[in-house]
Amino acid sequence: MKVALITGITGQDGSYLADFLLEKGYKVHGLRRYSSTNPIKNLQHILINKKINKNFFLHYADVTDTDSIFRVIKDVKPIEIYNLAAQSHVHASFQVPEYTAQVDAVSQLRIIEVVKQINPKIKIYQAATSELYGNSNKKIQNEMTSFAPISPYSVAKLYGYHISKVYREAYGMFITNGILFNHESPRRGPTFVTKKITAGIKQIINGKQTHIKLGNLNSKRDWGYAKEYVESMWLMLQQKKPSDFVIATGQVYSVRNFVEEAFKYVNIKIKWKGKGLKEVGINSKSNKVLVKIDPYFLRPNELHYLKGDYSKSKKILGWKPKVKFKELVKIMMENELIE
Ligand code: NAP
Ligand code: G4F
Repeated sequence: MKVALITGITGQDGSYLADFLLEKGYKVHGLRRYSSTNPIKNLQHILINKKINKNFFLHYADVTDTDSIFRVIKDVKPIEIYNLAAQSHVHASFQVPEYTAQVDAVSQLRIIEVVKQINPKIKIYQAATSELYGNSNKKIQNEMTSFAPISPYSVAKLYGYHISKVYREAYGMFITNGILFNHESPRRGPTFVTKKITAGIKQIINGKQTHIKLGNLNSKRDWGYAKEYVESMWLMLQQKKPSDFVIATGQVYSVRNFVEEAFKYVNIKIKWKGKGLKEVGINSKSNKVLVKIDPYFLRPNELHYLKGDYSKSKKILGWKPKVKFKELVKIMMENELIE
């Protein structure tokens, strides 16, 4: 039986990847860190399912703690490691930049070094990101586009990207960087903009909140569906040679578009009024203000536009996105309202 280890298994991608690998017949091990609360909501469905939970194991460890990583990798003996653990919030990375560097940059080095010592044949997936491109002058970004990171998060991820390449080239290790563009789902963390919008709409519908406070409505992202993006991580590790791959939809929508589409799901048409910090989104029938701008959510540096070219992944991995923007919003809203 194939054995995989996932760091960041409690997060959005980690939980979908666990579902995917269990379905493929893998024994799945995951790192969880100590917490005073209970951050395993995304894994509950696995833990309570007796058919699959016999192949599922969680280990207390932390990617900033080399000994714990060493212990788990030595005990578990994985053939594949998916390093998804991260302080993954761009805005938060401006508030905790040093911590972000420890988790998002140095931890990849820790894992690679431990693998090099225990068994350099273990294949490693590194969660790189489209944030690496920064405000690129290319209208569409691919594996050849230069990086120009603009946040502590993306600078840390740039280290993770390069150290992976260095060990690949210097020691012949199988390490691949997945340059994934934004991907969302009902399991997205509550402070990311898409989940914040869908959860906010639910609160408004239930009369528990009057409006949603947002930052920059005009920034544009290439938004895909997390559940289908995790397959690409696995495909990358099944190749003969390690390489780096862009995973994206090739379509771009703004935060404003997301707000409009999500409200449309509950039959509310949003009209926009005012400018800058005074701009508001109004229910076009009732004239109630449903969206306001809160400067707290503006970033010291904003990445305005991302659009990914996934043609290399399509050609080599045979991967292409099926769920596009409108379908993604529908999946998230549908789930929000039945939860
Ligand atoms: P996420 O939901 O924020 O999950 C992050 C995971 O990392 C959580 O399981 C978290 O555990 C864990 N973690 C954080 N610090 C840790 C530490 N010190 N030790 C061990 N585990 C730690 O992120 P995601 O959206 O699934 O993304 C997965 C990866 O892909 C991340 O590396 C992210 O940066 C990258 N990425 C994401 C996107 C996207 O659009 N989603 C795009 C490109 C790249 P807790 O539950 O305990 O907090
Ligand atoms: O949802 P976001 O926080 O995602 P962001 O910054 O694009 O980062 C995500 O995608 C990256 C891949 O490109 C990952 F590497 C990273 O780990 C993470 O998963 O913000 C999206 C956009 C930004 O332009 C932000 O300024 O939405 C804008 N925004 C507007 N109002 C907001 C808000 N973002 C958040 N989080 N909260 C708001 O209230």
